[in-house]
Amino acid sequence: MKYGYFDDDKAEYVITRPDTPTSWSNYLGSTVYGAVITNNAGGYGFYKSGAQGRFMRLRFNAVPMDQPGRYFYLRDQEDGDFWSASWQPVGKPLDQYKSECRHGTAYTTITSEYKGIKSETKYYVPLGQNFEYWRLKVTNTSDKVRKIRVFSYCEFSNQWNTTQDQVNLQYSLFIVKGEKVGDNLLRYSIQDNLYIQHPEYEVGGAYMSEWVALIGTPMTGFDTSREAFIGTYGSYEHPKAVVDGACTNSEAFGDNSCGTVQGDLELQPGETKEIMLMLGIDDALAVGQKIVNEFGTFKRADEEFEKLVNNWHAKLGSFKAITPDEDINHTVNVWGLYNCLITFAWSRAASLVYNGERDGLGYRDSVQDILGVSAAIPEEAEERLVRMISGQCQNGGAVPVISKDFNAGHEKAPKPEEFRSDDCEWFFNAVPCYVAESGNFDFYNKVVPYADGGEATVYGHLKRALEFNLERMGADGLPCGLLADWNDCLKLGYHGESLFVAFQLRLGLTTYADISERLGKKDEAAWALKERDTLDANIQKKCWDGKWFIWAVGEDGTVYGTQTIEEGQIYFNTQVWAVMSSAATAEQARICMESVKEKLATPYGLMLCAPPFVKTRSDIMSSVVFLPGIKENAGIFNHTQGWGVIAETMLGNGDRAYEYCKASIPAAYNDKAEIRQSEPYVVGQTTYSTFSKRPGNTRTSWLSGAGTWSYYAITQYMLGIKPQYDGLLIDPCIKHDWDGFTVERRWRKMNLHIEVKNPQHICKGIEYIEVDGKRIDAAVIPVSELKDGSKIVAYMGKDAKSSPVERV
Ligand code: IFM
Repeated sequence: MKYGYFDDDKAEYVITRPDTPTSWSNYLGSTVYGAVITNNAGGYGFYKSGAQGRFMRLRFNAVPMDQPGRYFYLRDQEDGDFWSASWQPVGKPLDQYKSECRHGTAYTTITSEYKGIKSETKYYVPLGQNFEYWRLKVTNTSDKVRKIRVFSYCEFSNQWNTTQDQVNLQYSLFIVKGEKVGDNLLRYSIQDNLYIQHPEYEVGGAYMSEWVALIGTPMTGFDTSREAFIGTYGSYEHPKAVVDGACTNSEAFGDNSCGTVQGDLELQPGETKEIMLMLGIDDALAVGQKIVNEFGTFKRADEEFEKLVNNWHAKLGSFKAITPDEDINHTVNVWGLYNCLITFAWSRAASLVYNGERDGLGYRDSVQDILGVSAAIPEEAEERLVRMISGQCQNGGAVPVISKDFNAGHEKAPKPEEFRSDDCEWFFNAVPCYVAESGNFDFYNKVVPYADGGEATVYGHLKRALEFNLERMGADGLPCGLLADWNDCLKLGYHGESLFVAFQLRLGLTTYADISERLGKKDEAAWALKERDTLDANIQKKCWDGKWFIWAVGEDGTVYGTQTIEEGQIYFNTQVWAVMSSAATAEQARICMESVKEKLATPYGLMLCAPPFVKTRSDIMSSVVFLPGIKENAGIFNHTQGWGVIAETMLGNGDRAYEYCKASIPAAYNDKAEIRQSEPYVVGQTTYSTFSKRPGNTRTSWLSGAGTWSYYAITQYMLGIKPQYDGLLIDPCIKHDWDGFTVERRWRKMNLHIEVKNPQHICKGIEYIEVDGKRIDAAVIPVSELKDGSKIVAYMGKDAKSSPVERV
């Protein structure tokens, strides 16, 4: 079933049916003033933190899942009929009510048509501002004069700390005030007396405050008390004031507040009128009024919209592809990257599922997030990378979360048993990716503090990351799994060994050796390669099970992930990382990836393991708490799907890489959206596998490493445009029947036009490349050969030289 379509020219996804299987959401604003909004205008707003700064309320996991939100109610004053400018919350019958939602880059537009009245509402937050616009255009498409009364609605939190707001009601119901303070301005305050005593207080601390202004029509009424507007026995569907036909001009004094202004529009046949609501944080009189004075015209609002769109579209311009596959085009050109950028911004802290209780930057995920955004926002990627590196402790492990008030150099290191084994190994993916993207090789010499004191160059931090694991090896010479490796559910015991981390470490040692060579540190390179040899020998001695690599070794010596074990016989990550780290021999790589295909591939993606855990003790594998076929218990964990694609491209299997890619990218489900249920334009953390009763259903939209790795896998491995330190590698691995594809790539401030031709219909292999007409017999174009506007034509062919060493 289809609920919408991609409009890539506008970088929008257009939802043509509002009754989507789940609420399909989008993000507005920035990491300072952020918002979630759904196709039915549900959602919430937050200042700096989804959990600590939640000024606009959402009831998580309610029915529907996205209420309340940012609503306009429209009421026909002749007959009293009313509806909402988004299908919900009033929910008129869909044979009478038409609606379209366009989710764009940090804005959402919802149109409706009901009984001869059309409306269009556009929501956005201007760049760098702490307020939002809700712009409403109402058109009379009937042949008689219409009198339409408009009411806005949002629900402010009683306390911006979401737990206080939702749970500590004996306190939070008694601190809210709402009042009209100007002809068109409403003021909301929480703990107002503190502000009266201390007007210097910054908003978001002890004093929390919002304001609402109506522009373009007189405010003919208002309600700041939720109880007055909705009524004790009313609902969002039938708010008492709308049913009755008028606001009560209530001034909230305790209980709950709401953002309701009332305006009256008289429309001639064919006439359109526009009004807008402005809503922001901070004091209405000290701040809000000034913002209204400056930004409160339609002209200014138009200019702000244009700036916003240009800003986002410029980021999306870092990589544009035209391939024979539309789903891949939608993913690469708009939604894959937008998903990465939003995830980079919000980590795992604000969505319809993440309510922000895990605030801050989760260590391993945030390091990986850098891979997806380095091309689009290299400066921000660098800044984040430095912050993440400064989360490494002197012993080489990392703090689990970089919180908002993280103070590098002054943090307490976690207790020994609290370290994860994988955290800093992700540097070996993220740092070279950023350096190759930016060309800033000197980054390796940059001095960055350790979380718990002391400092080192980035290069020094990399060494400590390796040493952390080398100093914590188990009985078989493999890295200890510690509290967890990438898999949070793996409980091996402190001294149990993680093969996944062994592969990460191998990749890290290889990468470190390469960097050392380039820095002229030959001894360091030799050290790393010697350690790698030892590790390789240990891996080969213990970890090959004939058809695949084992999963891990428990503290008591139990080997997990073998053909003879009943549950969790085969584990996806150790197969793909055996290939990605080049630890597998060619034969092992071929065999283990065949096993992946046979045992783990489903039409909806690759399962994390199989069969699921049912009897395994939870102190060994805590994913047994999840139902079989979901999340880490043999579900399709979408974070890992890109790894399947990368591994197959590294082996030259373009057809299979394509198959895995298509099974997992959301866009491929657009015409059968009922399978995933969630948004066909963004990833979800997990998909129910064929071991479950609901194969294909996908959950926990938006904020997931799935976005990063799938975008990275498609752009840098499948399409194969991969920055190197001193050149640009063009080494695609595609479906054999593609004739080729084109890419516009921004790299080191140059705009490059790349065309790949595949006349012999092979999957992989570049014979030669022409750069502005000059032939280069290699797959890497030296940076000196490139200039802004360079035209590159890469020819694939059976006589290709072997591909250069891959760097993941
Ligand atoms: O790798 C983790 C991630 O850090 C948090 N979500 C679950 C993943 C797999 O366990």
